[in-house]
Amino acid sequence: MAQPTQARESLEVSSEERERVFDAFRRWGYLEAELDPLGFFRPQPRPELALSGEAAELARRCYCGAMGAEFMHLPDPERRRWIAERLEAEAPRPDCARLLERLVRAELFEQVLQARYPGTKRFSLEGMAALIPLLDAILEGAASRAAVEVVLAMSHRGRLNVMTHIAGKAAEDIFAGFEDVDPRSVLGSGDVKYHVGATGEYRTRDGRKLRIHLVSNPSHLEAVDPVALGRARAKQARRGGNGRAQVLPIELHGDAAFAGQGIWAETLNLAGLNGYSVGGAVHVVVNNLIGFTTRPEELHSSRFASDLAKRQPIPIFHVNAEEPAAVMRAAQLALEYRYTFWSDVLVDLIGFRRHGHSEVDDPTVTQPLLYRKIRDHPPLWQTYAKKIGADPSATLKEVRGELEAARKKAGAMRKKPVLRELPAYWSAYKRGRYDPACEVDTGASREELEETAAALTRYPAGFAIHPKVKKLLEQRAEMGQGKRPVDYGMAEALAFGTLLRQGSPVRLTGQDTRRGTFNQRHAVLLDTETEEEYIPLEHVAPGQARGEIYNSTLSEAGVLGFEYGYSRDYPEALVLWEAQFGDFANGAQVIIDQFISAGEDKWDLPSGVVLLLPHGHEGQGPEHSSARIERYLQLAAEDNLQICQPSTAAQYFHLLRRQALRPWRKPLVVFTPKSMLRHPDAASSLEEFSRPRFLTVIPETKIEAASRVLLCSGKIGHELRRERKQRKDTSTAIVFLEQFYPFPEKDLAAELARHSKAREIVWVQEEPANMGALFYVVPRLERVAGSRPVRSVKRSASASPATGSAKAHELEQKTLLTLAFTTGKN
Ligand SMILES: Cc1ncc(C[n+]2csc(CCOP(=O)(O)OP(=O)(O)O)c2C)c(N)n1
Repeated sequence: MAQPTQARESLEVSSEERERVFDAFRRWGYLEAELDPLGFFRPQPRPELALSGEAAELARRCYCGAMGAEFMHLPDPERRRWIAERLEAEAPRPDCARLLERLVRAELFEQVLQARYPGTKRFSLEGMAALIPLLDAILEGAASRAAVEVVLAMSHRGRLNVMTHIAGKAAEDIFAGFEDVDPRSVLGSGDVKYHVGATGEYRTRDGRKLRIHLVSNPSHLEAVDPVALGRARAKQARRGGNGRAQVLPIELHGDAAFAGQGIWAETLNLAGLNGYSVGGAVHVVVNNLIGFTTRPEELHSSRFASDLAKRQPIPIFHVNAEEPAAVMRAAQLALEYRYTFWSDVLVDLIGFRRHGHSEVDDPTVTQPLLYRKIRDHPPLWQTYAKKIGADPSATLKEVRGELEAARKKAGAMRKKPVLRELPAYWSAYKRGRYDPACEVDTGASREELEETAAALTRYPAGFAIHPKVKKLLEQRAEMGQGKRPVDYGMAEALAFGTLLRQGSPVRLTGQDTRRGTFNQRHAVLLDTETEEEYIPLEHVAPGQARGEIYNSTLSEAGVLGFEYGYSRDYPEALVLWEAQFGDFANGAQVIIDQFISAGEDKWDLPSGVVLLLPHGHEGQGPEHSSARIERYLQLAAEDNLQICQPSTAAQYFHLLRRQALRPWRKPLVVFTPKSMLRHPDAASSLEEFSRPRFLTVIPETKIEAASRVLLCSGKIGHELRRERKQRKDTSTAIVFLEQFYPFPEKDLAAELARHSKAREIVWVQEEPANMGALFYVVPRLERVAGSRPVRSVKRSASASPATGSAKAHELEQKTLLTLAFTTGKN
């Protein structure tokens, strides 16, 4: 354990006894630390610390002051020693004058807003003003260790303050939000001022510059956590070897949110994993010991809001927010720890909330005693100035003058200020509405396909390949030579392989994604003798782009949030997340609703992330059947998403390549097959991979002069074709709708025009009547069908997406097929 400081050398007790005493304080001292500026959250006496004597006094000073450190749960003795050594050493002296100035600035900023814009919400930082110098200390330390960029995630509390004092945005630009400058520019879109992101610059005292990216975030607390880390990872990857030193992620959390929400825990669990690590993030719980109107004892079962973080081997530094020197020390320690061990680290900054949850909320109704005490509690800059014997009046005057001038400027503004800029790597890409001019050919030449297929099916000499995988690779090699139809698994590999050859990076993650849930992918080959890996996608061509494929943790929200974040900072790459079954994607609903679907509308932030959602009614029960197409269709507006269900292997190939090669960046939701992965009708000839493009509608090619048209999407279409064959039906056309959104009205109209003799058009879906694309397709189809009647065939409306009985499923499916060929017939 830690070696003694100068002070301890003077002790006259044996070193063994000293060690015993210090050990007790290292373990339990944080519980007796004086952490709450208002004194409600009292130290919790521990029997182990009922010790006296010189060693105990000294240890108490190290461990039970204004900072309480939890670190004895770290399994690595070196890390424990490292922390103890620092906590038992003399504390570094902060620059008091600078500290005072920052506290004055932080508090006056809020007070000017309060005075000038009464009755508006700003989620003041007052009571936690020490957050600003805390972030200063982290940024100063990071810059001196090679950091040049910071990805900062936080919620509403103190956000405006951080925007101006940390992200370097001019105060007038923040005030403009209160003036509601230029409201017409955001009619129906945009976001409230305390959720929007900001990019700016932080200048350290020695003149270094740090680019700050304050991540746009929704009201949904903590949802931004994985997004920020995905962004940090992408930025690190762009920078190469020293990326994790150059890009620092910082995440600020509310105490109620941290204790209650699960997504940060999913995020923290990614920290040490090869596919997700960012070399550690600095976490700060901005702990005002209240959540809206709710007290800590109603918010968590543990003493500290941060206690669940102890499931990870990371240190936690609790610190009293009204002890600026201790706050600085905690910040410096946290930063140094991150850069020494490349680990997550958490600072629990404990203070209070001066006003109600927002400034329009009266907290005396729910916490009368607390707020009586707060009313009489002076701002931190006042107590700190007194403590250090400084006169802040000149600073106060100067800062007030600056803020007043800024307010005037804001009042005179006509245009909404730009708080955020997209990095230069976005300049080659388009967002906004779909423009057909962005289409590019997605076919690959026969030669390219053959070469890629050969590379994807090769492995090193002497590699002990599993016999089943060997057979699969042999079949794929034949597919690549045009000797057998290409299935989905190979189509996907060819899409990835050809893109990598062309210089587009590919990153795919999800649960069991390397092998593939349905045994269809086998992207990573394993030597059966050594378990050594060989990833053919890394060997498709010399100078190729980077291909990555990772099995993810068993998380939806955390992982999808991460990949969305990654896509935000790597537009050149095809970034895909795969759900194990599409049914599970609703575990990531907040990421889908708040970021993927609405992110561009709210924040003007594009993404090209791809969701692969296995979908289809196959008798596997209520939770292995439906990716809930209806939900995505309901989210669709203003060309915010692409929602597709490719029904053949070649279609899947073209769709993936389209996503990477087109300059239009837009999230893509793909309903992917399960049993259809091996359905012979869904396999494609190699020639189809050289045709130019993805078809939004697959026309009927076998039936001329149809009397009825069945319109469908995905697996049911192949089943309908089979049924038609069995019935020897020669008058029913089957048309596949491959892209739901943006709705391919022109292509569909052209196809329906070919069947002008058809008396009716029938939408056929496997899903119950209250689900699937029915509600979305039918009105659009009616528009396209003109005077012809539009009918539909579907399962009866149901509270659950599918039956749990395989036999019942078969019966239902048969009925659907029969109805499809009989409904409306006379
Ligand atoms: C997921 C989610 N649930 C509920 C809310 C409503 N809400 C907004 S702030 C808040 C309290 C947050 O308390 P805390 O995390 O301690 O942060 P503070 O506002 O105290 O800084 C709640 C419940 C929300 N924004 N997000």
